[in-house]
Amino acid sequence: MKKILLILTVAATTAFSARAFSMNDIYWWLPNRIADLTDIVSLGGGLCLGLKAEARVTRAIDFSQGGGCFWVLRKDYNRHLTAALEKGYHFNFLCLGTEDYTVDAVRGVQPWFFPADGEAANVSRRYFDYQYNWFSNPANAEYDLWEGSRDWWEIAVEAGCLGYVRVAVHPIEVFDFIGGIFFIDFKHDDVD
Ligand SMILES: [Ca+2]
Ligand SMILES: [Ca+2]
Repeated sequence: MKKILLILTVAATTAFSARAFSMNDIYWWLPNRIADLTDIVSLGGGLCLGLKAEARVTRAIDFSQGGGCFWVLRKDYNRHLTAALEKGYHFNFLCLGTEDYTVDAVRGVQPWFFPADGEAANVSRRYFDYQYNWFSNPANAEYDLWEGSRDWWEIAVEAGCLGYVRVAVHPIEVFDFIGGIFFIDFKHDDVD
């Protein structure tokens, strides 16, 4: 039994960390765990001209209705920090629906918590056009597990009526946080 556990541990470490273990992993262990902890929850807020009410447990069980124009500040999935003008609509019931939503964003991407090499976070202006009819496909680029701007697996609520608020929990980041305790960096977002 111990041998099996050892093999599984080694296999998991090899598969998920994809790099050699070093003393930096120990040095950065606590800061990385704090950063991974903050990854679990996304927050957004702002103002809107429109109406929006969304609640989902993954994009397969998604109740989203509404649209309009939104001025939003976000701390979101994959350490994306954005100030954005967002416009469009989203209507979805369970796994079926339609969306046409554009995001014009000034965006800072990781590592926002510990800037690499003393530099500020990589800030750029990006334009996104999220569209689908019938089914939101998890294979789409925006749902990329490591770099995507959206989390297909999130548990989230969003509401907009003059003001806008979004709160989301990312189960995959919970796994990453737990794995990090044992030096497994599933999301490849640890500083080393
Ligand atoms: Ca993480
Ligand atoms: Ca991590």
